[in-house]
Amino acid sequence: MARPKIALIGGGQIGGVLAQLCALRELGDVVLFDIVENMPQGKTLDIAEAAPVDGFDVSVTGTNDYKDIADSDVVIVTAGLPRKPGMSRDDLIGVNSKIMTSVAEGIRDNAPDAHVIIISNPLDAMVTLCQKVTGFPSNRVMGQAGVLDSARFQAFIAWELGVSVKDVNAMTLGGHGDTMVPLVRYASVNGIPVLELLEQKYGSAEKANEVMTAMVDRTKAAGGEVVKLLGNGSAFYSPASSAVAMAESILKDQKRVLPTCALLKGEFGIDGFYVGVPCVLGSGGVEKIIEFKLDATEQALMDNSVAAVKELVGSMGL
Ligand code: TXD
Repeated sequence: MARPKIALIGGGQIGGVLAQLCALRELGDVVLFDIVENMPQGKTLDIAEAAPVDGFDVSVTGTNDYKDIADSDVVIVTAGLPRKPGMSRDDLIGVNSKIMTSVAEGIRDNAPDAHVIIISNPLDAMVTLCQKVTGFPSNRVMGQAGVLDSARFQAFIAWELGVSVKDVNAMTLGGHGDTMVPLVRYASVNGIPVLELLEQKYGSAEKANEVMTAMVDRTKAAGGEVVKLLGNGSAFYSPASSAVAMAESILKDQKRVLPTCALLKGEFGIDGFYVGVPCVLGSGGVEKIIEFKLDATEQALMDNSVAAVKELVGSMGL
């Protein structure tokens, strides 16, 4: 039986970590594409030469030719510029939409049966553009943002409460921008509400809410926090890990419920827009969007986030 094949479009910071993670987990053979000559070949040669040490039996190769992504099962796209300090994700739309158009054409013409996971920013707009250009069914074109935004929220909760990250459950919805919606009411430690645990720790509901609000605000600004510290470029380890979790769920038909940027068709009262929501990811890609009741405050935050996505997508003339 042939091994699965994973194509990575963009061989920069995230692309390199993606290639290494896919290899270490033996998810399939990896092809790393970039327009820069020799760079993807060099990066993948470096990773492949670690195989005897790490013991992975998959091939990892680099290319500048879209033909080499033929027959890919999953394509992960990071092509595009990252933010510089002081920039918002939305500032990248002009340059990255040109890049995304050419990337989507390359995928459409060379890997027409692939599942596509977009990472490039501004995320919600880039996923929308990729789906339009490829014409792929929406279950096969999705974006990674929510797994990372949720992971950041989970990490802050775990650090605050002094418990293992493994036991924290928390999720963000909405667009991948300043308007994202970390869900406070559903945040739990093995089902025990985080707000209750904070109240135990601090002795008052007021202080618990204050601490929670600070974690929500830090989650929303977490990408910028890393950008500022790095001084050059944006987060790359955690975005790569997050996309690999999505790819793995698809390739192994795990049916994990992961917050995914997916095309909504009436769910949560939203029609025709890509937004972050919990989805079942399996061999059919986005197999199901899981809808659940939001309270009035959550719905208002979600609507606000969707309005920002609509404005951005509208600015591309889509
Ligand atoms: O969670 C998320 N979705 C994100 C998204 C979290 C962090 C960063 N996120 C975004 O991912 C970021 O704002 C960027 O738009 C992308 C890629 O970030 P990365 O840090 O990997 O950027 P690099 O290192 O600049 O790499 C981009 C590569 C680089 O090697 C270019 O040569 C290549 O993209 N590139 C192209 N590849 C293929 N085709 C074209 N046209 C092209 N143009 C540039």
